[in-house]
Amino acid sequence: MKLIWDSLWRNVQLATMAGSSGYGEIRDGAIAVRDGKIAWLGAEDELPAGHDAAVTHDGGGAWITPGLIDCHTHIIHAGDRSEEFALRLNGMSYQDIAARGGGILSTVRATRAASEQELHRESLPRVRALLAEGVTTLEIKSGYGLDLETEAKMLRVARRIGRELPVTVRTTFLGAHALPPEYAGRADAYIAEICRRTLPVLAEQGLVDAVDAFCETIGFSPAQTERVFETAQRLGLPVKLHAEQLSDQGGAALAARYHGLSADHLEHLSPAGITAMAQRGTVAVLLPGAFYFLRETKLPPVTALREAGVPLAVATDCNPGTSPLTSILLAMNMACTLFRLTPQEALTGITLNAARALDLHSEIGSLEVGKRADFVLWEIERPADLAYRLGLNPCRAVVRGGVVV
Ligand code: DI6
Ligand code: FE
Repeated sequence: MKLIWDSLWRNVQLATMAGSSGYGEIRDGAIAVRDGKIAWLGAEDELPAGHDAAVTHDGGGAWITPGLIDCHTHIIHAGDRSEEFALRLNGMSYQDIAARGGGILSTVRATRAASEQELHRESLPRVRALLAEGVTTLEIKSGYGLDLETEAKMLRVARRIGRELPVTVRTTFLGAHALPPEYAGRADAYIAEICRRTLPVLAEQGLVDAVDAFCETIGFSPAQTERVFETAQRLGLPVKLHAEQLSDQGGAALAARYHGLSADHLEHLSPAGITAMAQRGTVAVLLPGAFYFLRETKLPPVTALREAGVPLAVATDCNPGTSPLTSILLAMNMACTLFRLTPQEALTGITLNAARALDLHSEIGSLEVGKRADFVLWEIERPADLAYRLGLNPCRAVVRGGVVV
């Protein structure tokens, strides 16, 4: 029988990330694509007799991993916060700056003032930086508009990026990110407005894939977060949460209770929170860029999460205030050096477990027959090299849906 493939990569090493542990390595391998999906993969000397492909590529011995997934970003925003960076280096805290109307609200002002075109133009170089490192799927949050018009503008720009660039974009509504100035002192009224109008309207426009909130002393309470989650549930949207970043609010357990896809940050996560996440399979998204940039000292409880069997993901948290990071490879390195993940855990964290955090693991995140042919060719000796070097980009080629980008 003749197998007709659209394309075949030979002479490659595969880190499939499939299976329960390790990189799922296949040495001297090959991978074939048909209709944008992986049609076959295995050792090259096991290629089926009589196989045939329209195009055959010689991978030159390169390593292939799944396309990388950045599952937590605030990459669409206007302006920057380098003055606040300087203030923090002079001793002011992130919370102090927020209390003085800076922080998230300063980016809200800039994002409201920017036209849709400007917002797109400012965000594009950041997205391109991630794509150059092999990112093929990107989560993008709103949350710098805090009014219907600007949240919609952010989410439309996110959708546009997904249409125009070779990347799959998943949008997350983060209206409960900070209290907008027009609602100062009226947080419950703001949450009521999100639940009554903003979220339903944006969902109706097809702009929302998931719903997030900032559950924190400087953000929203667990009770307010729960109201947002109830609305999401009613609209059939999955939830995730910025939880336990600066203090323990019981947010991770709340997210787990609502079958949250993920709880993110988690530096102050309690043992009860870990148990709740483990029970519901909620992914722990670790954000070492924010930990580093805020010069935090309290580490997320990685050992306990690992022992409880909570899936660990890693993301950039790309945002102008706490993690102006547009390198997924550096996030990987930081996850290892700062949080003591193994390089293999870090790679799983930006592939399979990141896919889980977006509920896309049946389609992407590992190299398996039937999954989308999103993969990256790397000029490295072994997969751990991706987490090892700082500032080198060994990405040689990116394939998305079977097409070389
Ligand atoms: N936690 C974060 O790390 C980002 N948002 C959040 O809730 C920071 C956003 C910012 O400071 O602009
Ligand atoms: Fe974040």
